[in-house]
Amino acid sequence: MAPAYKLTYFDFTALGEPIRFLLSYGGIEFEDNRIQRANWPALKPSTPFGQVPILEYNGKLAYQSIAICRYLAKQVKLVGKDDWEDLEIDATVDTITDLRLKFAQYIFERDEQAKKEKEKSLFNETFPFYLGKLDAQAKKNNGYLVGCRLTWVDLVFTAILDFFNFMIKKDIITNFPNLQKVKENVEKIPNIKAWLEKRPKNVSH
Ligand SMILES: N[C@@H](CCC(=O)N[C@@H](CS)C(=O)NCC(=O)O)C(=O)O
Repeated sequence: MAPAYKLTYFDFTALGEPIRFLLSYGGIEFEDNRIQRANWPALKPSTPFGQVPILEYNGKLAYQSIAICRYLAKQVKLVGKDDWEDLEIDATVDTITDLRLKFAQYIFERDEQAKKEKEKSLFNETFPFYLGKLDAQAKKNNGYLVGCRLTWVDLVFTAILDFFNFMIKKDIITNFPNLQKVKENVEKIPNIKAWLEKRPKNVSH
């Protein structure tokens, strides 16, 4: 029988990977439907807002990667212990999104001069500012981002980190030991380890 969940995304990590991490963490079988760029124009109009990832389940369709992650976190019990902790998790996930969007502005900048300027501010200001604060948060929480224990924001952070590092061919957390600890804590989970070994290689962007 086909798995109940079907994730449709491009053949790279980015916004699909936190969803793949959460499904894998929970031992939930899923169809990892990776579409090729050439097939995207034909598929786009059939998606709710012309974008992926989308997740199908029992004839229903979900979109927006963070909303999907939040739903899966409930399914696999990786949410906060109370509403306040959920708020802290959501705020941290949103902060990671803020950083990702600033990063994307640099990555997708086509003008050479503007790109140089964006690179300077990304490496001298944006990364130190965001990663420094997130590292302090991970220090306070003993190698996790919220609540001193594993929650879905740790999976989101670790999964999206691949996209950052692949795109700039550098490890952006080299100088942030507590964020390294977050990544280690996630990657040592047996189901995540198994996913990392099993997932398609050479498509990390
Ligand atoms: N806020 C949305 C953003 C989705 C998004 O930007 N998807 C991109 C791929 S990463 C996409 O579908 N691009 C193709 C297009 O817009 O035509 C989410 O988190 O799911």
